[in-house]
Amino acid sequence: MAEIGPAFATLLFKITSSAEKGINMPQITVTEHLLWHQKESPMATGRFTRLLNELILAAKIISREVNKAGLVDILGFTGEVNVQGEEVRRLDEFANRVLIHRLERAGVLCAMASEENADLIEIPPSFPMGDYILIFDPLDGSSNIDVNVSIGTIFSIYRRLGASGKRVTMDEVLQKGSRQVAAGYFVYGSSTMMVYTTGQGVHGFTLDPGVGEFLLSHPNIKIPEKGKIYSVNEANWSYWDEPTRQVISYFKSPENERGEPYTLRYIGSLVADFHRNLLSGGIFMYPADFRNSKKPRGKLRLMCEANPLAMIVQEAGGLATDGINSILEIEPQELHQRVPLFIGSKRDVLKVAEIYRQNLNLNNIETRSHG
Ligand code: AHM
Ligand code: MG
Repeated sequence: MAEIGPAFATLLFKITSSAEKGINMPQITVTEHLLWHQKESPMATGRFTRLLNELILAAKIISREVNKAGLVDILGFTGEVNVQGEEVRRLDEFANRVLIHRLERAGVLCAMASEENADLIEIPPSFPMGDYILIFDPLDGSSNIDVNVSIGTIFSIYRRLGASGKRVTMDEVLQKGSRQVAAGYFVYGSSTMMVYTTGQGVHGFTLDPGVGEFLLSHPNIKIPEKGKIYSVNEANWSYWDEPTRQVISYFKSPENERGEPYTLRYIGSLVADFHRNLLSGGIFMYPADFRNSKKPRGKLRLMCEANPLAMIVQEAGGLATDGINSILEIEPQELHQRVPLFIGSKRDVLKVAEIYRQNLNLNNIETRSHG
């Protein structure tokens, strides 16, 4: 569990004792939280805090637009398709533009990558360059926008590997998830929340629209070691292989280790499904499917979806795997690489890995005995 440093503990104490004396003090804001953590890190230069502050501002702007999406003429398709061949909705495009606009000017990044852009987003020469790389999904779960279901922004931050000031190469960006220096998400739901980690615990903040600040509401989040919920799009059953069906059957079976079936909860909005399971315990799964029988593949993207959530879940005591490998140890081959994803409570994810491993061993035995 991450330690709360002495300076931050003092701040917490002051705020708590003022509240006890009946003074209506606000809670700790995300900016205070960042500043206090920064003070406690000898490496801190303030640049990282600047980067997170820009992300927070962008998210507040996106949140405002998401909240009025039903009122203004912003809904519907733009008619364009993104690099993955999917239709782009206007709010996705808006969120993407806001993030790029704010972050390219911040002087802290050397490159960005977005789910919506095929290539790297370079920092224009007119703006100062920094050493961080930001990868994001500007508005995940966008098919849910016009039905008022939670959606989110996911982000992942790396430090560049090459020398400062030079043009960034793709190799510098394609780093495995374990090299992330921070990761987080914003969920635009019944309230807007930010959850992030820099490797010092996972912390959640809720946006108070009255004061326009994210306030610390969930310090040091820990995911229950074992959950009661499984989240998967079971309509893909016909496209799954036998081991994957065994995995899903395990969670439905009254004869599993829990002794009763898990509860199925699936929103179809990754951030919202993940967020619920992070707080309540459970497992989210998007396995590889054989829709294209020659090319099985997962749907979710390694760099902008799986890696950041994997860093968060592991920091909270959970796990993330593609069935065989830890998500954070996968060496990315391309920016928009997709990956099967099993993420959530430790014991549930370990169970998935065990089922895949048993099948793999069985296959190996069969291959050996036939070979
Ligand atoms: P998106 O990035 O295009 O919004 O797609 C990702 C979303 C995730 O939020 C969600 O977990 C998944 O797609 C749902 O997919 P499906 O509709 O196949 O169940
Ligand atoms: Mg997405």
